[in-house]
Order: sequence, then C-alpha cells, then structure tokens
Amino acid sequence: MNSVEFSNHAENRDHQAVSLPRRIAHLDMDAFYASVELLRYPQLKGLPVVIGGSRRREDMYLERLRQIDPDKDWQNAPLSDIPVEVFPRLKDYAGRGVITTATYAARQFGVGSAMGLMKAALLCPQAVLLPVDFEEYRKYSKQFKSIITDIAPVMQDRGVDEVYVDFTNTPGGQREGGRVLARLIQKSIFQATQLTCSIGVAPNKLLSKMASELNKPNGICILSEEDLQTKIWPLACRKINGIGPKTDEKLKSLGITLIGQLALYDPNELITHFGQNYGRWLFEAANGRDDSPITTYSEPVSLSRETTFERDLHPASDKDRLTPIFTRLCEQVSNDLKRKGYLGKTVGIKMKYDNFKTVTRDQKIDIATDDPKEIRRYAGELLKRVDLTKKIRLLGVRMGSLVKVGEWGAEQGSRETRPEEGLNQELF
Ligand code: TTP
Ligand code: MG
Ligand code: MG
Repeated sequence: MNSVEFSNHAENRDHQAVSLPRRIAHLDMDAFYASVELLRYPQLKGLPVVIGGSRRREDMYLERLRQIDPDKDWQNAPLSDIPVEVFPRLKDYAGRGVITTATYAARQFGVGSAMGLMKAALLCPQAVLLPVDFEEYRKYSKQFKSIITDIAPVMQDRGVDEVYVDFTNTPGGQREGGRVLARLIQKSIFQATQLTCSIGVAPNKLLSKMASELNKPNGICILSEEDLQTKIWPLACRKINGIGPKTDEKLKSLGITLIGQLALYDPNELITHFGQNYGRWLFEAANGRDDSPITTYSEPVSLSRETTFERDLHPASDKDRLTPIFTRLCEQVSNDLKRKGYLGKTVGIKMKYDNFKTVTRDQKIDIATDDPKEIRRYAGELLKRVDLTKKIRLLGVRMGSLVKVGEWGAEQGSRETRPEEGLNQELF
C-alpha cells in the first residue's frame, strides 16, 4: 500500500464583485476501483465483485483458460472473452488481504471497503475477487478530473475518486441550485469513460460531502440551508467528515448519536468535553456551517509505503525475510519520490506488532534526499529505537518534509554513499 499525504497551498477564495450564494459540489465516483475493473471485464457486470488481495499480473488467468480451451489464442483474445467461471472466488482466498472496494451487488451481502477478504468470504463466498491495479485507477482518476476542470475550473482534489468543485461563479452553477451543471458533469464523465459518479451540491464543502452520498450510485443531491433539519440531522454523527470513531464513541457516551442531537447540544458543554476549537467546530458542523475554502492546488507533505505480512514475522528469527522487505520499502519510497520529483528531509518508520499496537519513529536528516541507500540508512537507524523483541505484522517507511527537486539547492543528493551503507547491510 502506498500513500501520499497532502497539504494545501494557494487558497482560492472568492473575490468576485457580485457575490452569488456559495454553491459547492462534491463529486465521488461510484465503487471506483470495481467500476474501472468492470470496464475491462464487462462480463462481470451485475455480479458481486470485490477488489483486493494481490496486485494484477497480465497473465494471471492464462493457465486456466488454456485448460478450458487449449485451441484458442488466449494471449490475443479480448479480456471480455474470459468466461466468468475462470475468475477466482472469495471462498478460495486464504490470506490477510482486505477489500479496497466492492460492487454494489456485493455490498448487498454486507461486504465492503476495509473488511478482511476471509471475513467477506463468509458473507459472500461466490463473489469474484479481482486484484488491484492502481495504475489503471490513477489513469481514470486523471481523466475524470480533467473532464471536470474543462467544465468547471475551480476544483480541489480530494483523493483518487473525489473532488470538490466550486459552482458559485461557474456558468450554469446556480441554475436549479447546481443541478444543471451537476448533470452536465455527470453526463460528460459517463460519455468519456462509461463510469458513473454521484454529486452533492450544497452551500459548503461539509454539506456537499454528505449530500454526494445521499443518492449513490449515479445520483445527484441538491441541498439548501432549509434541508439541513430534514436531510442531515437524521444522519449519524460519523457522517460528518471530521468526526472519527473516537469522537463518535465519546459523543455516544454523552447520549449523542445523530447530527441533529449534536446541533441542539449546549455548545459550552461540547467545549468542556472536546476543547475550545474542536468543541466549537463540532457544534458549527452539526448546524451545517462551514466556510472552509476550495483549495485548488495541493502538494504532498509525505510519501510512504507499507506492507502487511502474510504471517507475523519476528525480528530475530525472520530477519532474512524482514531485511529484504525493509529494503524494498525504502526503494519504493525512493522511486515514488523520484517519480513525483521530490526530496525528503524527514525519514520515518512504522511498525505494527502482532497485538496491533503501532509505533512510529522519525528523524530529520541534514540533506534532503531521494536516494534509496540514504533512506535505508536513516530508516535502519530508527529501527534501533523500537522494540525488536516482539512479532511484527506490518512495516512501513515514510519520507516527510518534502521539497520539490530544484527548490533545494545544488548540493542535494550529491553525498557519496559509503559501501557499508549499501542496500545489503544487515538491519534486524
Ligand atoms: P470510496 O469513494 O470511499 O468508495 P467507492 O468509490 O469504492 O464506493 P462509493 O460508491 O461508495 O463511493 O473510495 C474510493 C476508492 O478508494 C475505492 O474504490 C477503493 C479505495 N479505497 C480503499 O482502497 N480502501 C478503503 O478503505 C476505502 C474506503 C476506499
Ligand atoms: Mg467513491
Ligand atoms: Mg471517495
């Protein structure tokens, strides 16, 4: 799993002479990874399909296909020719993988994102299991976003399958509360990609994010301030972007489960329990108030790679396995940095033990780098600062404090690496 964390720059606040009511859209693709896979394998449409487990390999079904029909030239046959029975099923999966997403047909069985594949197999054994292909998803991600900015240029990236779009001053953005423009965007994306999305349009980001979920899939939801009590207040507090599981638990202990209850709670009480800033924010959010701007440009603040092992590994008895895994993570982070054109000034490691306790350590370094050996050397030093007497289930490497290559100075990355700091040095 790789991940990129973003910070926002270059805020885009309205400075228009005529001030129109704010109309902010949130667009989110429907069952994104799964929908992209179904473009490749249309024969799976309507079936329960989950995405997860291993990475995609080009030739993965070839052997079974040759068994079924040895005379056919499977290598050159379209992917849509692959018979449905050739695809692996959830019931045959063994391992620790989790679901990234599931088609809506699979969700009816109660399976969904972040659920373990083996647990999901109990609920829907017949579901087709497809591997992940991030490259393909990124390709479609870029494509749908560029279709949006062609129509409505003020867009904030919010991850691989979602964006905020400022409709306020975009032509058509005020018509029917934003519905006309939302329909146009939805139609344009579908025509170009055959992918569906859902759009919420509301007076602010907070409400539009909730609205986009209300009519999923392939839906549009237009919210005005008057809809707050009927459409938002009956929802669980967790639906607010910014209320996580811990806050939710705490709210529940105060007897607050629905947004409406939070909205009517004494704000001073909330401040007592959650602190000045967050307490106030909770109250404002539940009352549908949010003036956070659309930020149209974002840069990563960190890049990381992590991996969960098939079985827990012990630093002492499994060091032959852990060392190459660790090296590989450093190389992957290095490649990510190079591909995106960044150097990092903070190296970090993450470790999850078999009891699920997670520890992280990080360290500032003198010279920003993207060099795998340098990353490994510093990350290796950090290993000395964690407990290596217990079994580990996950290992991760992270580079933070990123700077764009070229914005850092000529000396960057020019430091000679001594041979003993190479990629083969023992770590565990
Ligand atoms: P989401 O937009 O949360 O989900 P989705 O697009 O699959 O389905 P929905 O119709 O409800 O929007 O996430 C976008 C993609 O991100 C999703 O297709 C797969 C990936 N993802 C994960 O890998 N792990 C996760 O836990 C989640 C929630 C998503
Ligand atoms: Mg989605
Ligand atoms: Mg999403």
